[in-house]
Amino acid sequence: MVGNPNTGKSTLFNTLTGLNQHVGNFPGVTVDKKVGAFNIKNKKYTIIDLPGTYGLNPCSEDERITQEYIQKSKKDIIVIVADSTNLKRNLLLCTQIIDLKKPVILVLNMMDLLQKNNQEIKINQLSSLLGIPVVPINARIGKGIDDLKYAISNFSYQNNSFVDQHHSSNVIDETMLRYNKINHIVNECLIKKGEDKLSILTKKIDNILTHKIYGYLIFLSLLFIIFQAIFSWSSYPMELIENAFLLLSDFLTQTLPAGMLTDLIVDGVIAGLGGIGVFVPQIAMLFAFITILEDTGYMARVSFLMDRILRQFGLNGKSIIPLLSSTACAVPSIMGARTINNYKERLITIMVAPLISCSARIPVYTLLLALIVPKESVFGAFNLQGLIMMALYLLGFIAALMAALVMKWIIKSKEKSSFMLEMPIYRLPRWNNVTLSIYNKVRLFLFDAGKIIVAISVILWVLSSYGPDNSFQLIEEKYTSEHFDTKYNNDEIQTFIAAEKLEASYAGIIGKTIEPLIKPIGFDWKIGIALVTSFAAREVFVSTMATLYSVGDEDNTKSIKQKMLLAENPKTGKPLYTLATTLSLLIFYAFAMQCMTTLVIVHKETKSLKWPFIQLIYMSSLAYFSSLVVYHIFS
Ligand SMILES: Nc1nc2c(ncn2[C@@H]2O[C@H](COP(=O)(O)OP(=O)(O)OP(=O)(O)O)[C@@H](O)[C@H]2O)c(=O)[nH]1
Ligand SMILES: [Mg+2]
Repeated sequence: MVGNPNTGKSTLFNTLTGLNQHVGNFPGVTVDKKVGAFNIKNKKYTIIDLPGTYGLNPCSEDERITQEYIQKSKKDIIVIVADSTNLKRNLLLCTQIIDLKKPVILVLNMMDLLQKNNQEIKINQLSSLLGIPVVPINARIGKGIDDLKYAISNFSYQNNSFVDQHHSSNVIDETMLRYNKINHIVNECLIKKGEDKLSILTKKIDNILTHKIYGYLIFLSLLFIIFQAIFSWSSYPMELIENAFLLLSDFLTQTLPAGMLTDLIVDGVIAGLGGIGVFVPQIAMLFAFITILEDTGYMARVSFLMDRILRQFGLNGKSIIPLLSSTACAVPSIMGARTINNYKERLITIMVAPLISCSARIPVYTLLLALIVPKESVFGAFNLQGLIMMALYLLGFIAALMAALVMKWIIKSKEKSSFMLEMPIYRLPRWNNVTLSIYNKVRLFLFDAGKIIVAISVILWVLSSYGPDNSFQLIEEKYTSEHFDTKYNNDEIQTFIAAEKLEASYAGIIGKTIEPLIKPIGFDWKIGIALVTSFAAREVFVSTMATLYSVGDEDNTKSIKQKMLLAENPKTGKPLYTLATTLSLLIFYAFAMQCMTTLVIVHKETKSLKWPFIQLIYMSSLAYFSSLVVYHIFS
């Protein structure tokens, strides 16, 4: 299945296969090939969804994938999905593929919109002029799918050709020749019965949304509203989930027999999952907003608006889509950078995208902010934590721009830069698409992150419950002396023992080993352990803290936040999470490359080890030195 970008290929793919490929209203949603299967009368067919392409002369990485696939395929039927409201342009690719002597079926999608535009296409005539089967459909509601299946199962190849490629000397001449013929076909087959209502409406909306001044103001206000919504509307469901996990761990402690296994379940797994589960409402809301922006066609306008600004920083208007979707997760967004034709701009986008705060940072930020920022409203409506959170996102964005600027000067390239993006018509978001996307993303967040979290929680629990040689035994013996019995009650002694054991444990040893390195930025050995574990994924920070602060602590009625608030520096007796330490941690997590998956994807996309390595080094140094500065200013 091939076709111009944004013609509904993935929508058709989903309708045929029942899968849930990502769909959005802007060119360049699909950047990799996706395989699915469906049946026609008990016979199995395999279908491949490819990135959109305007022609067979690829300009970008995603188009190249499609081009290569078409060239390689031999007997496969090529289903060309065309936007019927844009017939002329869509026929260019179609005639090019016919001339490759490939078996072709032309699918005219979006017939509903054609009708709204007061137009009609003479299907039979188009089919005979092109010499291939033509099937009109509406992929969104599945209309015409049976006809398409019929056309596929009864396909017979006719050898026909359009432009004899031996006479055409170069790409431009060939394209002109094709358009001459296509114009003729379109004149024959397309009937215009009235004015093009949808394009007129889109133009009217664009006059406001892409306005030189209002355009930017509207975009900024939208971002502001989105962040406020995420961080204040979600607080109620978050509290509910937090309490549910506390009840669950309390219940399990009461009912399960006391012992190692219970400790592992309650302190390791439940504490770890609870630390993450709380953030489902925020993440669901973030994804809902992103899907709506994509589905309406607004993302493409944002690209257009930002092009002039981003160009100053060595980026491209198209970079804004990866950058904005990095607020959810850098991994798909780095792949999305394939649509940027200029290699240098694409590379810079990939290199700076992880500086944008992703959803995995939300748990870390929220926990840390709760330690230092009171839950209050400013100017009535705005939530203070929400405002600071927004400032952190802004900080990430500015850091990304600055890093891009530096790379713009360092990376040399002679390739010319250009920005060409088709503005799709505005569409109302499809609510089932939004719901589906929330469901998929939350599931991924909970289960993918959940798997890592459970695994790390278990490892961490083992590492923090055991120590080398007889170190634990020595601690027990030390506290059984009469000296302690008289001075402290039993509970207090148990707490001392637990604390000393944690310090002497394997996890404690790891933390203590890196403590000298992180002491200058205000971190202790417990945070050190969390830095190590959260390299697997940032959100693991929260579950690590939850595990570290619940090992040996029998009190399961306190949340991790309350436990951290009560944590004291053993030497000075002062609170451990001071303003300076907490801010330093916030900055560290904003900038540090604490994500293995991202590094792997950068390696795959750049096909080199050099770039992910540079990324790791520059982001870690940026994080370390910024934290150092912040810690010294505030302490
Ligand atoms: N009205 C209408 N909208 C449609 C139809 N088919 C798809 N769409 C919408 O068109 C937009 C693009 O759909 P996608 O399936 O992502 O298009 P694509 O061809 O896979 O796009 P790329 O992957 O970017 O090449 C989405 O907003 C769809 O909801 C249709 O038959 N009618
Ligand atoms: Mg697609």
